[in-house]
Amino acid sequence: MAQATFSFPRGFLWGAATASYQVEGNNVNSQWYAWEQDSRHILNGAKAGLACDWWGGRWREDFDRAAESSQNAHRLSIEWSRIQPAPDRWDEDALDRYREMLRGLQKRGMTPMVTLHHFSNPLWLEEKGGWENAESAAHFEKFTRKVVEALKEYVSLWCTINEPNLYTTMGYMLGVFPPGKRDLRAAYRVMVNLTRGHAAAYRAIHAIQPQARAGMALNYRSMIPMLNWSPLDHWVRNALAYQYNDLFPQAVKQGVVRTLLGNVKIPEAKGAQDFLGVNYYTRDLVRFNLFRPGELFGERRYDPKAELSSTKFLANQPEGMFDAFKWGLQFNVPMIVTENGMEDPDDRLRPRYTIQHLHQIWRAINFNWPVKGYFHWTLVDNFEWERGWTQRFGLWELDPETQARRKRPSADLFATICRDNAISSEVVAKYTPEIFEQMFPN
Ligand code: IFM
Repeated sequence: MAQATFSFPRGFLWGAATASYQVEGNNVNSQWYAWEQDSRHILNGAKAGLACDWWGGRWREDFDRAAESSQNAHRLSIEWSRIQPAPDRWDEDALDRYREMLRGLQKRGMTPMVTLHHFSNPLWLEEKGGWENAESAAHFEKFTRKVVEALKEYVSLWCTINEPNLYTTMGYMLGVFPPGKRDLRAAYRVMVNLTRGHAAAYRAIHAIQPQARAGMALNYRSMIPMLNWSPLDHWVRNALAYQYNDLFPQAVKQGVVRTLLGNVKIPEAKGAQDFLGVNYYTRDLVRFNLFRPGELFGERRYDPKAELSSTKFLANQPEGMFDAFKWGLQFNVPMIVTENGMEDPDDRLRPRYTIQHLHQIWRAINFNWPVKGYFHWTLVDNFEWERGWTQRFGLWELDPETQARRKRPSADLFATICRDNAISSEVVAKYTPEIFEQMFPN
């Protein structure tokens, strides 16, 4: 059997990513909490409830799990609706609680990456129109200043906004996230304001903490034309990929948001990016369909040959991870994989998915492409938004009723890779013998 090791650079960040609303529980001042109260909004009428009970203190045991599995970093988010429950009220106790969590990471030798906006808005902002409101960016800047001042002792790696592209698509085009709209004009207003918000937050972070590194995390979807010979499939693929993948990072590169309904100059956004966060999960085949005007005439589906996750939500397409970096190079900043993972309650596919995606990262690094870290989505099963509790992304399984955790085999696999800073042939032979030949051909 071939013996080989795919090593990662010294200082590579290895961790898991989480988001406040999905793990803390009882975020009663968030727009998501209000949205959940209508049982039609979430699959099976589910609720986040206690989630992983981090607000009740279970972050301690989960950080222990992460640290004991050799993770040297953790990405978490700060819940705006807790810090600023009303426009004129700051909750200092909540800030203390986050300070304690960050000290907890420091004590365990883990580098924090802190996200300032991960889908959840304070209810008061949502009632004023959320990110459609022209003042939203200024509100976000105020919140950012408060948080950065309070937490700068512990954090210098900031993610301003998580997946602005997914947030806009789900909330304003597909209508499955709050506020449940299907309105392209509103979506474009939100894109513009999110870009303004990102720029304002980036500049505020640097004013307070010049040495900080800040960037947004994009949900990158790899897309390829279904029929390579079809110009229409190419055209629609390019239109969808521009709107979904390119619009935000291009806006930050150029200082202009370019939409189908016109361009908006945001000069302060230009260059407001120290790294690009890449959240990569899967790849679509795209074809032209005249009957889908609402989706820019694009129909997306998975390659029929691809392995699918348990609810068929994701296809295992590791090459798309490589595409993401190749595409990301144009922005001339380091890249960090801020999310990647698989919903898989039985841990049937996750080991393979994880190793194959990490292998693509290793390949990219071997081209000298600047990929600096990897955050697995996620540490412990958590609340999956409109999909409720139907999808299990955790390295640890969670029973939300009893709060019991159980380690999945992938947690050990990932721990070995984090510990070795490498994917060894032993790890592949132990956890995914079925892909050994493919990874280490004789
Ligand atoms: O759980 C989400 C996360 O909040 C954002 N990115 C995708 C994940 C998996 O669906």
